[in-house]
Amino acid sequence: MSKESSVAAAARQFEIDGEFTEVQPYGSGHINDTYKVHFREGGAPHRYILQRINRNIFKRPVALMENIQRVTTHLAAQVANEPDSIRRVLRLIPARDGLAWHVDEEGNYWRTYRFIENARTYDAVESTEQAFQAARAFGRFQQLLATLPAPRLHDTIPDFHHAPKRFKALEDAIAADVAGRAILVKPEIDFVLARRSITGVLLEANLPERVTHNDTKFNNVLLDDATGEGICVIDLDTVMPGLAPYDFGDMVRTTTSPAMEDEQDLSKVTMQFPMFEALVRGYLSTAGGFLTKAEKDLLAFSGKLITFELGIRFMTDYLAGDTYFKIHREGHNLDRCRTQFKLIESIEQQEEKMEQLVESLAS
Ligand code: ADP
Ligand code: GN1
Ligand code: MG
Repeated sequence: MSKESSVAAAARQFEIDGEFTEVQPYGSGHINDTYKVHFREGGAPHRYILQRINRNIFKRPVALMENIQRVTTHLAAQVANEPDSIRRVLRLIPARDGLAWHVDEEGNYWRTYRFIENARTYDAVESTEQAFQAARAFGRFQQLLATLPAPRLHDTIPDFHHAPKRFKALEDAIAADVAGRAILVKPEIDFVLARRSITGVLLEANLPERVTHNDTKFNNVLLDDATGEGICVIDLDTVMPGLAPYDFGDMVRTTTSPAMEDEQDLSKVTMQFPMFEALVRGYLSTAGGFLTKAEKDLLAFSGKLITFELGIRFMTDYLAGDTYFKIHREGHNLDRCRTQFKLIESIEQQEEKMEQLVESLAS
């Protein structure tokens, strides 16, 4: 079956009324295959997001979907009385057999969400208001999930934010050098080795385990077109038990620099202090009430650590021959790695100020 028709065939397996009209690849995620699917019923068009889950990366798709069902059900109940509640949570469309996913003949797992209209994601931040709104939304997400009933969620990717293990995986990739690229990353290897000591800090801080999103990239929150509000947190594949600073750290990584994650002109990559301040204010406006002092104390540090972790992951994938993140050009993962390290240098220059700001706003 051609690629387009296998996508169309999958779309028809979900409880959607009307006639399928078209499908297009959508978004700029690095992991799943995402499509915007159009249907028409009685002349009225309606749209959905259809996704093929990346089986290389998500080894337990049923467990992953169970997590998403529990999380979206819990969130939906909590926002039910808010205006426009339907757009505030991802809404799964069940498959025709009643399950929340569909498995095709090749063993691919598919799922469908209602398309959230009149909102969009951004690959790079444009204003402090956007940063505030994103952080507010991710903080609220953690807040609403603090009351998720037992049992504990599944770990969809074990040790996802275990920085020391990520560091060890990089060392192994350097030693194996399967793609013969280690010689091309000598300065990056030195950069990483000089910062090894920071990898254990969050794990050693005895922070409480929470339900966290774990992939709070700026383009994983939909901002409302009319009001700019962070209306819906998306990309729930890695929602699982974690530490609160993981989420704040990835906001710093993806929402303080004006440059894209794969920018090749490194002079454009900088940690803009006003964006950081907007993130702290936005996050504390919703998460400030439940975070412990120890968690707040680590917010500024978390930006550096998660940026380091992603630099390590991009470099590991570059050395392994680009098997994890989708790439669109030669050296793409190395470019991504370099933006992370440039951002770390910028953070290091402002670290003291960042710590002081968090202290003054969190107390
Ligand atoms: P990935 O895991 O590959 O990053 P995402 O779940 O983040 O995939 O989806 C990719 C993009 O599709 C998002 O950045 C967003 O722009 C868009 N998107 C995802 N879900 C929806 C939705 N329910 N409504 C509207 N747009 C969506
Ligand atoms: C991936 O799916 P996406 O593009 O939002 C990755 C994240 C990384 C991010 C880097 C499951 O996220 O961990 O931070 O790329 N997701 C997974 O851009 O590995
Ligand atoms: Mg995404």
